[in-house]
Amino acid sequence: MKRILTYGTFDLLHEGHINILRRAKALGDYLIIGLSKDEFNAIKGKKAYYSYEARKNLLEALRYVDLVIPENNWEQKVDDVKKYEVDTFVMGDDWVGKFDFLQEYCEVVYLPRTEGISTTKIKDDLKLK
Ligand code: C2G
Repeated sequence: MKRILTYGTFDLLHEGHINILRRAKALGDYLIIGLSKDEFNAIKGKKAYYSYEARKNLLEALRYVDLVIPENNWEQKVDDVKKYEVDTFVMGDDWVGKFDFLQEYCEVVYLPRTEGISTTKIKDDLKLK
């Protein structure tokens, strides 16, 4: 069984998120998401609209997602790759190069982002209403 791992905040779940999760799952058989905890989002300089539990609930409802684990810090990825016996690590290409150090442990794949949509754009567009 080929195991895929990705991370993110996945706030205000949108088509860009669905597109990367669908393509990530298509690379294997089992997709794990490291979901940013609210405390880690603060470190990333983000404040999610939905709580961790709400974002986890939404992701667990998706056909592509097999397991959601907490993302608490930048440093946990190597341990997660080992613990969950990950074959392929996937991120959107806004992160290209940033996680190449994981190539020592698994395949690293950066997939093109979906243009024209982001959580920030949704928030900004709604402010204009
Ligand atoms: N994404 C995408 N297309 C978009 C928006 C997002 O492909 N239009 C992808 C991102 O590239 C990322 C995933 O969806 O791979 C989740 O995006 P975010 O929730 O914004 O995650 P981010 O804040 O980048 O957190 O340790 C890694 C971090 O937790 C990544």
